[in-house]
Amino acid sequence: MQTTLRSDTAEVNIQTEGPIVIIGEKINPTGHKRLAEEMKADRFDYVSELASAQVAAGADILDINACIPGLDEVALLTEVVKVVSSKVSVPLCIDSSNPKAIAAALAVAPGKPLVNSVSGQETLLREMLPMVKDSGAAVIALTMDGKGIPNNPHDRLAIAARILDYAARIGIPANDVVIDPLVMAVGADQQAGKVTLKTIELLRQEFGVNIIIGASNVSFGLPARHTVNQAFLALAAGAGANCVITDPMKFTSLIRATDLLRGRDSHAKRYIRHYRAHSQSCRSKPEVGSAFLSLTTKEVM
Ligand code: THG
Repeated sequence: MQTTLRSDTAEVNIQTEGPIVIIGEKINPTGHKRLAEEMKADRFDYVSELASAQVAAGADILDINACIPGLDEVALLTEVVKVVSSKVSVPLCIDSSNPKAIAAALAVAPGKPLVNSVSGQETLLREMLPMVKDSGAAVIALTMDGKGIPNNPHDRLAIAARILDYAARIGIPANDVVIDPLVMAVGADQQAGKVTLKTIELLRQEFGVNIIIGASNVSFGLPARHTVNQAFLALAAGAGANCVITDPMKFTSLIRATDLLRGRDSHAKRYIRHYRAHSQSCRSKPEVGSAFLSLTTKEVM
């Protein structure tokens, strides 16, 4: 299964057997005071900075969220999409729960973006999916509906089935629907990680679809969140998740290591390229294995 996304100049393929695709999450004013202030004042230099930094850190796609209570999301999201697409060349993921904002952003987004997101709620599907179809975009489907997020994998699977079915009926193929099995906090419910991992396995087995997870919800409320997030990400990849919405500054090296360990990085090329581009300390302080590393890099570059 392959989901193809495009900007004006670049193409990204999310493939079930391919390496993990990284969606940079940082252009999101929720809980990010400085970004919210700048967006409110119609200043977009910081947005541009976050766009470039995430791409440099390994983001394949950028999530764009411009929801600030009291502000006109339709106008703001449209503006941020324009700013980001003129700054970087990666495809975009348009993140809003407001169908009007999504419609406006789709009208200005280049190429083939990813819409984030629809749920199984009937009214939302009826409003959003035709828009996705008409604009030729792809869409993230959350495994929740009007009744909330089921706490067992089979009910989440049933919602995914309903959304895939609805999409197919209006002409959106399964490869343009990326399923989000939803990650909840293990601090609040210690079975939450297991439920998501099982949902990922079932989605992969039953539908063979591409699967996206948000890496950071799982650790909410716990100390040393990064450790929990990293462990979860590796487990989710093992279960079959192949797209992650996360902070690429913090997670790209873990993701490259995960791909390598799963046999999805021939000649360790992507792992080593990332290491060389981002690991200053390792260049000045060679470790055991550096001989092997330089040998391998010479071979592959
Ligand atoms: N699935 C899908 N979409 C999603 C999520 C998901 N969109 C939103 C969210 N989850 C992913 N995006 C973020 C964005 C920012 C943060 C977490 C998830 C975040 N921000 C810092 C904080 O709150 O502490 C503040 C920003 C900063 O200073 O870096 O953690 O699961 N489909």
